[in-house]
Amino acid sequence: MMSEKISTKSLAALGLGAALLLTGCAPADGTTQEPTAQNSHHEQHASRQADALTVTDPWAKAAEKGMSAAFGTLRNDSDQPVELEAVVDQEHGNTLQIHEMAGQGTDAVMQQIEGALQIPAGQSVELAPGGNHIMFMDLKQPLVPAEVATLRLEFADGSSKDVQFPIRNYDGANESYHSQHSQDTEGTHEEHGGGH
Ligand SMILES: [Cu+2]
Repeated sequence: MMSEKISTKSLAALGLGAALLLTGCAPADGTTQEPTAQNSHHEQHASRQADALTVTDPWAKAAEKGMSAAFGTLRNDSDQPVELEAVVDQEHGNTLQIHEMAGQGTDAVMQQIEGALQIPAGQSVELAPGGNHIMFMDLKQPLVPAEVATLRLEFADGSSKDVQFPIRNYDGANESYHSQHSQDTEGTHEEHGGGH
């Protein structure tokens, strides 16, 4: 009788342990793994952030020189966060930064995102004029309409992905990425109107 009780208890404990393992390592298909194999199993099957991310409607704004920007919708199809750390232009060596808008309306200014751009599990982050964007800081050669800029997205786990951004003419919302880059020129952007 005594030993029966004990073994029931330890079975219950085992069951709890298995449940914790399941939520901890989260095999979505419900298969169980031997605890000893857990770590290596997890590493091998952790999806690379580059594979989890898809970019829809990528495009870059045509420009002769100076600054420009690239846009698109970044979608994370995995159940883990994706962190976009950097964007590199291997083809032309342009310096790129990932920018966000801070503040509202005409007071909004863009600034470099600290750390990485977070794309939460199962969600999308839009890069669009007036919002988050990938910024060409000082073009070394023009972004020509109908050509394509190939940019490498680099993620926090060391993975990377090359994405092609078709180059388009775009006339709207230039104030978002011209005069406001330096806060000293605040107020002048209203004169830009239909400038470019
Ligand atoms: Cu910017």
